[in-house]
Amino acid sequence: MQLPETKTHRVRENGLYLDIGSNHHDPLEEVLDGMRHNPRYLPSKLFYDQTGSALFDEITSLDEYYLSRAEHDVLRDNVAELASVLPGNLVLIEYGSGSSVKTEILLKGLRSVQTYVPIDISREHLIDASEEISSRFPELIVLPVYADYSAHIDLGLHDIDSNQLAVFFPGSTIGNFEKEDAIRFMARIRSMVGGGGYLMIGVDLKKDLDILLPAYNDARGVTEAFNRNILVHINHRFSANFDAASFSHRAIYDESEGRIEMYLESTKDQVVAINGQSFEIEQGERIRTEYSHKYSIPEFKDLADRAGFDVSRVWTDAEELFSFQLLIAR
Ligand code: AVI
Repeated sequence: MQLPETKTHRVRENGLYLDIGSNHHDPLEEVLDGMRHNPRYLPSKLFYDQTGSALFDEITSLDEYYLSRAEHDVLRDNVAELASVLPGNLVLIEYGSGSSVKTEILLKGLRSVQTYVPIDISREHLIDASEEISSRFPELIVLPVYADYSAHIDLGLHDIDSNQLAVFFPGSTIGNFEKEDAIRFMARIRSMVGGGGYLMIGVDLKKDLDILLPAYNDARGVTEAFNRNILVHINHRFSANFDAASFSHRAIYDESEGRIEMYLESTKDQVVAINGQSFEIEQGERIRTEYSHKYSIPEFKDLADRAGFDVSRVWTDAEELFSFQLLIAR
């Protein structure tokens, strides 16, 4: 990929986005693998159809869901210091394009960003978000990439100095990876940016269960609806017949693993068909839909180290609920 000389104001009309959407795994196979596995699981990325993305947006403004508020505050309060340690002419690569408020704080605060490269597996969302950013920052080169960032991506950035490349991965989405996968994922980022490149990452911290559990068991049941919607999405997309109403939302904290685990628990014995294959599910059986790991600052330093990154700065909110970290590739 060559970074374009021109601005991409009208992303949709101009068709100026890089399409490497074929790099993703076959989602039907992932669903079937998860349903054959003992214990069963479903891939968390299937939460995010249109309804699921809208429900997730709703979650981020819930009183109980401290993560988004805390990360927003940390970014707002520390972006000036972040700007003072980063070089000029940055290429900012955002993994996911769902966080335009945070992206805007960053783009406003880091005047050094010359090119913005959002990567997302939802084409519509990618284009809408890119157009929005492009109209707010008319001087910025916006180069959207349609791809699954959890798989290997070659952006062909070899001609750019490593210390001008910065990946932005907010929201503590890193917590949704299993630990070894998180290391592999960050190691791929490390090899993409090269030694001296940056990773700016949001990491949710360990904390009291009085704060943590309500964030995943909110009083209005938005997280419950978000969890169940994965079944509705799978029904539409893969000719399945899950009865979403016969599954209860469960979100528990596993102390030894340091993670929230979300499940859908069957309230009856039932048989579910997915793309012509049947699965017998017993009453009380749980299908895991998500892990959300919480790290202490030393634990995350160890993870980053194993992926080839040094932790340069860690900022937290006043209550130390959430951290935003600047990592530098070795
Ligand atoms: C996207 N991710 C960081 C969220 C989390 O908190 O793990 C997804 C989520 N699941 C339930 N509520 C929010």
